[in-house]
Amino acid sequence: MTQFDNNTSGLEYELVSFKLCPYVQRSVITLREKGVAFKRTDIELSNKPEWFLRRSPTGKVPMLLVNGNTVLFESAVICEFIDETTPGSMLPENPLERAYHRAWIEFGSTILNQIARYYSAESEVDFNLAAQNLRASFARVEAEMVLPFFSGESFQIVDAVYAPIFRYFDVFEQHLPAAVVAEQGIFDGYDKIAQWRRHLQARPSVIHAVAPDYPEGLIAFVKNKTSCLANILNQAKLAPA
Ligand SMILES: N[C@@H](CCC(=O)N[C@@H](CS)C(=O)NCC(=O)O)C(=O)O
Repeated sequence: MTQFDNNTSGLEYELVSFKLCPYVQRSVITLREKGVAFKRTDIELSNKPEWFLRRSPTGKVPMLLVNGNTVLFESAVICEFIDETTPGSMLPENPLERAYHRAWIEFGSTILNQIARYYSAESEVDFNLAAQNLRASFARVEAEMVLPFFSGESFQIVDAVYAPIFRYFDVFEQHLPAAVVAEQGIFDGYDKIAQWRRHLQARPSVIHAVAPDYPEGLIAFVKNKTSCLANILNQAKLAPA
Protein backbone atom coordinates (compact mmCIF):
# COMPACT_ATOMS: atom_id res chain seq x y z
CA MET A 1 0.00 0.00 0.00
CA THR A 2 1.24 3.49 -0.83
CA GLN A 3 1.70 6.06 1.97
CA PHE A 4 0.90 9.72 1.30
CA ASP A 5 2.31 12.95 2.63
CA ASN A 6 0.33 16.21 2.55
CA ASN A 7 3.37 18.11 1.38
CA THR A 8 3.49 17.96 -2.41
CA SER A 9 6.37 20.40 -2.88
CA GLY A 10 9.82 19.17 -3.78
CA LEU A 11 8.59 15.88 -5.22
CA GLU A 12 10.65 14.09 -7.86
CA TYR A 13 8.96 13.02 -11.06
CA GLU A 14 9.83 10.37 -13.62
CA LEU A 15 7.52 10.18 -16.63
CA VAL A 16 7.62 6.81 -18.31
CA SER A 17 6.85 7.44 -21.96
CA PHE A 18 6.79 6.20 -25.53
CA LYS A 19 8.19 8.61 -28.09
CA LEU A 20 5.07 8.66 -30.32
CA CYS A 21 2.34 8.53 -27.67
CA PRO A 22 -0.19 11.41 -27.78
CA TYR A 23 -1.26 10.76 -24.16
CA VAL A 24 2.36 11.16 -23.05
CA GLN A 25 2.49 14.45 -24.95
CA ARG A 26 -0.45 15.83 -22.93
CA SER A 27 1.42 15.12 -19.73
CA VAL A 28 4.71 16.55 -20.99
CA ILE A 29 2.99 19.71 -22.21
CA THR A 30 1.30 20.18 -18.82
CA LEU A 31 4.56 19.57 -16.92
CA ARG A 32 6.34 22.09 -19.14
CA GLU A 33 3.56 24.68 -18.94
CA LYS A 34 3.74 24.42 -15.14
CA GLY A 35 7.54 24.60 -15.12
CA VAL A 36 7.85 21.26 -13.31
CA ALA A 37 11.19 19.48 -13.58
CA PHE A 38 10.92 15.81 -14.53
CA LYS A 39 12.95 12.96 -15.91
CA ARG A 40 11.59 11.37 -19.06
CA THR A 41 12.20 7.67 -19.59
CA ASP A 42 11.16 6.35 -23.01
CA ILE A 43 10.34 2.67 -23.34
CA GLU A 44 9.40 0.53 -26.34
CA LEU A 45 5.79 -0.64 -26.15
CA SER A 46 6.67 -3.66 -28.31
CA ASN A 47 9.14 -4.73 -25.64
CA LYS A 48 7.95 -3.39 -22.29
CA PRO A 49 10.59 -3.65 -19.56
CA GLU A 50 9.92 -5.91 -16.60
CA TRP A 51 10.23 -3.03 -14.08
CA PHE A 52 7.49 -1.13 -15.95
CA LEU A 53 5.10 -4.09 -16.09
CA ARG A 54 5.66 -4.70 -12.39
CA ARG A 55 4.67 -1.13 -11.52
CA SER A 56 1.97 -0.29 -14.06
CA PRO A 57 -1.41 -1.98 -13.56
CA THR A 58 -2.52 -1.05 -17.10
CA GLY A 59 0.75 -1.57 -18.99
CA LYS A 60 0.12 1.81 -20.64
CA VAL A 61 2.09 5.02 -20.86
CA PRO A 62 2.23 7.67 -19.56
CA MET A 63 3.09 6.44 -16.09
CA LEU A 64 4.28 9.01 -13.56
CA LEU A 65 6.53 7.76 -10.84
CA VAL A 66 6.47 10.18 -7.91
CA ASN A 67 9.46 10.14 -5.54
CA GLY A 68 10.37 6.73 -6.91
CA ASN A 69 7.44 5.02 -5.19
CA THR A 70 3.92 6.33 -5.96
CA VAL A 71 2.68 5.26 -9.38
CA LEU A 72 0.17 7.45 -11.22
CA PHE A 73 -1.39 6.37 -14.50
CA GLU A 74 -4.00 7.78 -16.92
CA SER A 75 -2.90 11.00 -18.61
CA ALA A 76 -5.93 13.04 -17.42
CA VAL A 77 -5.14 12.13 -13.80
CA ILE A 78 -1.47 13.00 -14.24
CA CYS A 79 -2.27 16.36 -15.89
CA GLU A 80 -4.74 17.32 -13.15
CA PHE A 81 -2.38 16.30 -10.36
CA ILE A 82 0.42 18.44 -11.81
CA ASP A 83 -2.02 21.29 -12.31
CA GLU A 84 -3.41 21.11 -8.75
CA THR A 85 -0.01 21.05 -7.08
CA THR A 86 1.49 24.06 -8.89
CA PRO A 87 0.57 27.75 -8.95
CA GLY A 88 -2.13 28.83 -11.40
CA SER A 89 -4.64 26.53 -13.04
CA MET A 90 -4.99 25.01 -16.48
CA LEU A 91 -8.64 24.18 -15.79
CA PRO A 92 -11.42 26.77 -15.36
CA GLU A 93 -12.48 27.78 -11.85
CA ASN A 94 -16.21 27.61 -12.52
CA PRO A 95 -17.35 23.98 -11.85
CA LEU A 96 -19.61 23.85 -14.90
CA GLU A 97 -16.91 25.23 -17.19
CA ARG A 98 -14.41 22.81 -15.62
CA ALA A 99 -16.72 19.87 -16.34
CA TYR A 100 -17.21 21.19 -19.88
CA HIS A 101 -13.42 21.17 -20.37
CA ARG A 102 -13.19 17.62 -19.04
CA ALA A 103 -15.91 16.59 -21.50
CA TRP A 104 -13.93 18.03 -24.43
CA ILE A 105 -10.75 16.43 -23.09
CA GLU A 106 -12.60 13.10 -23.21
CA PHE A 107 -13.73 13.92 -26.74
CA GLY A 108 -10.03 14.38 -27.58
CA SER A 109 -9.52 10.73 -26.60
CA THR A 110 -12.40 9.72 -28.88
CA ILE A 111 -10.65 11.56 -31.71
CA LEU A 112 -7.40 9.71 -30.90
CA ASN A 113 -9.28 6.43 -31.34
CA GLN A 114 -10.59 7.68 -34.69
CA ILE A 115 -7.03 8.57 -35.71
CA ALA A 116 -5.91 5.01 -34.88
CA ARG A 117 -8.72 3.71 -37.11
CA TYR A 118 -7.59 6.15 -39.83
CA TYR A 119 -4.02 4.89 -39.94
CA SER A 120 -4.99 1.22 -39.41
CA ALA A 121 -7.90 0.94 -41.90
CA GLU A 122 -7.11 -1.80 -44.36
CA SER A 123 -9.52 -0.99 -47.18
CA GLU A 124 -9.82 2.30 -49.04
CA VAL A 125 -13.51 2.41 -48.08
CA ASP A 126 -12.69 2.16 -44.36
CA PHE A 127 -9.84 4.65 -44.73
CA ASN A 128 -12.14 7.24 -46.33
CA LEU A 129 -14.86 6.49 -43.79
CA ALA A 130 -12.38 7.11 -40.96
CA ALA A 131 -11.46 10.44 -42.61
CA GLN A 132 -15.13 11.44 -42.78
CA ASN A 133 -15.67 10.47 -39.13
CA LEU A 134 -12.71 12.64 -38.17
CA ARG A 135 -14.13 15.50 -40.22
CA ALA A 136 -17.46 15.15 -38.39
CA SER A 137 -15.70 15.21 -34.99
CA PHE A 138 -13.67 18.28 -35.90
CA ALA A 139 -16.89 20.02 -36.99
CA ARG A 140 -18.04 19.68 -33.37
CA VAL A 141 -14.76 21.08 -32.08
CA GLU A 142 -14.86 23.97 -34.57
CA ALA A 143 -18.34 24.90 -33.35
CA GLU A 144 -17.23 25.04 -29.68
CA MET A 145 -13.92 26.75 -29.74
CA VAL A 146 -13.08 30.37 -29.10
CA LEU A 147 -9.52 31.52 -30.03
CA PRO A 148 -6.60 31.94 -29.82
CA PHE A 149 -6.93 28.80 -27.65
CA PHE A 150 -9.89 26.50 -27.01
CA SER A 151 -11.48 28.77 -24.42
CA GLY A 152 -9.81 32.07 -25.26
CA GLU A 153 -6.63 33.72 -24.11
CA SER A 154 -5.21 31.12 -21.73
CA PHE A 155 -3.59 27.84 -22.69
CA GLN A 156 -5.27 25.08 -20.68
CA ILE A 157 -5.21 21.28 -20.33
CA VAL A 158 -7.73 20.98 -23.15
CA ASP A 159 -5.18 22.70 -25.44
CA ALA A 160 -2.51 20.25 -24.28
CA VAL A 161 -4.87 17.45 -25.35
CA TYR A 162 -5.60 18.75 -28.86
CA ALA A 163 -2.01 19.75 -29.73
CA PRO A 164 -0.86 16.10 -30.18
CA ILE A 165 -4.03 15.38 -32.19
CA PHE A 166 -3.20 18.10 -34.69
CA ARG A 167 0.47 17.06 -34.76
CA TYR A 168 -0.58 13.79 -36.48
CA PHE A 169 -2.12 15.79 -39.31
CA ASP A 170 0.80 18.24 -39.51
CA VAL A 171 2.92 15.18 -40.38
CA PHE A 172 0.39 13.30 -42.53
CA GLU A 173 -0.38 16.41 -44.61
CA GLN A 174 3.33 16.78 -45.37
CA HIS A 175 3.77 13.17 -46.46
CA LEU A 176 0.50 12.35 -48.22
CA PRO A 177 -0.03 13.18 -51.89
CA ALA A 178 -1.83 16.54 -52.12
CA ALA A 179 -4.70 14.86 -54.01
CA VAL A 180 -5.48 12.59 -51.03
CA VAL A 181 -5.42 15.51 -48.58
CA ALA A 182 -7.67 17.54 -50.89
CA GLU A 183 -10.07 14.66 -51.56
CA GLN A 184 -10.54 13.86 -47.86
CA GLY A 185 -10.67 17.55 -46.88
CA ILE A 186 -10.70 16.65 -43.18
CA PHE A 187 -10.22 20.27 -42.07
CA ASP A 188 -11.78 22.08 -45.05
CA GLY A 189 -13.57 25.24 -43.96
CA TYR A 190 -12.62 24.90 -40.29
CA ASP A 191 -11.03 28.33 -40.02
CA LYS A 192 -10.92 28.49 -36.22
CA ILE A 193 -9.20 25.13 -35.98
CA ALA A 194 -6.69 26.30 -38.63
CA GLN A 195 -5.77 29.29 -36.47
CA TRP A 196 -5.73 27.22 -33.28
CA ARG A 197 -3.35 24.75 -34.95
CA ARG A 198 -0.95 27.59 -35.76
CA HIS A 199 -1.03 28.88 -32.16
CA LEU A 200 -0.40 25.38 -30.81
CA GLN A 201 2.44 24.71 -33.27
CA ALA A 202 4.25 27.83 -32.02
CA ARG A 203 3.94 26.98 -28.31
CA PRO A 204 7.33 25.93 -26.82
CA SER A 205 5.73 23.32 -24.51
CA VAL A 206 4.09 21.72 -27.56
CA ILE A 207 7.20 21.89 -29.72
CA HIS A 208 9.33 20.21 -27.04
CA ALA A 209 6.83 17.49 -26.12
CA VAL A 210 8.36 15.28 -28.81
CA ALA A 211 11.88 14.70 -30.12
CA PRO A 212 12.94 16.45 -33.34
CA ASP A 213 12.74 13.10 -35.20
CA TYR A 214 9.05 12.60 -34.30
CA PRO A 215 7.79 13.07 -37.92
CA GLU A 216 10.11 10.37 -39.29
CA GLY A 217 9.24 8.11 -36.34
CA LEU A 218 5.51 8.49 -36.93
CA ILE A 219 5.81 7.86 -40.67
CA ALA A 220 7.96 4.76 -40.07
CA PHE A 221 5.40 3.50 -37.50
CA VAL A 222 2.53 3.88 -39.99
CA LYS A 223 4.48 2.45 -42.93
CA ASN A 224 5.02 -0.72 -40.90
CA LYS A 225 1.29 -1.36 -40.73
CA THR A 226 -0.85 -3.35 -43.11
CA SER A 227 -3.12 -0.45 -43.91
CA CYS A 228 -4.36 1.78 -46.68
CA LEU A 229 -2.47 4.77 -45.29
CA ALA A 230 0.71 2.68 -45.07
CA ASN A 231 0.31 1.66 -48.73
CA ILE A 232 -0.17 5.26 -49.82
CA LEU A 233 2.88 6.42 -47.85
CA ASN A 234 5.01 3.55 -49.14
CA GLN A 235 3.98 4.30 -52.72
CA ALA A 236 4.50 8.03 -52.26
CA LYS A 237 8.14 7.30 -51.49
CA LEU A 238 8.53 5.30 -54.69
CA ALA A 239 6.83 7.86 -56.90
CA PRO A 240 9.15 9.82 -59.23
CA ALA A 241 10.03 13.30 -57.97
N1 LIG B 1 -6.34 6.26 -21.20
C1 LIG B 1 -4.89 6.19 -21.22
C2 LIG B 1 -4.46 5.78 -22.61
C3 LIG B 1 -2.94 5.62 -22.73
C4 LIG B 1 -2.57 4.75 -23.91
O1 LIG B 1 -3.43 4.17 -24.60
N2 LIG B 1 -1.25 4.66 -24.16
C5 LIG B 1 -0.79 3.76 -25.19
C6 LIG B 1 0.34 4.37 -26.00
S1 LIG B 1 -0.16 5.83 -26.87
C7 LIG B 1 -0.22 2.53 -24.54
O2 LIG B 1 0.55 2.61 -23.62
N3 LIG B 1 -0.60 1.36 -25.05
C8 LIG B 1 -0.12 0.10 -24.52
C9 LIG B 1 0.31 -0.83 -25.55
O3 LIG B 1 0.37 -0.44 -26.73
O4 LIG B 1 0.63 -1.96 -25.23
C10 LIG B 1 -4.31 7.55 -20.83
O5 LIG B 1 -5.01 8.57 -21.02
O6 LIG B 1 -3.19 7.60 -20.27
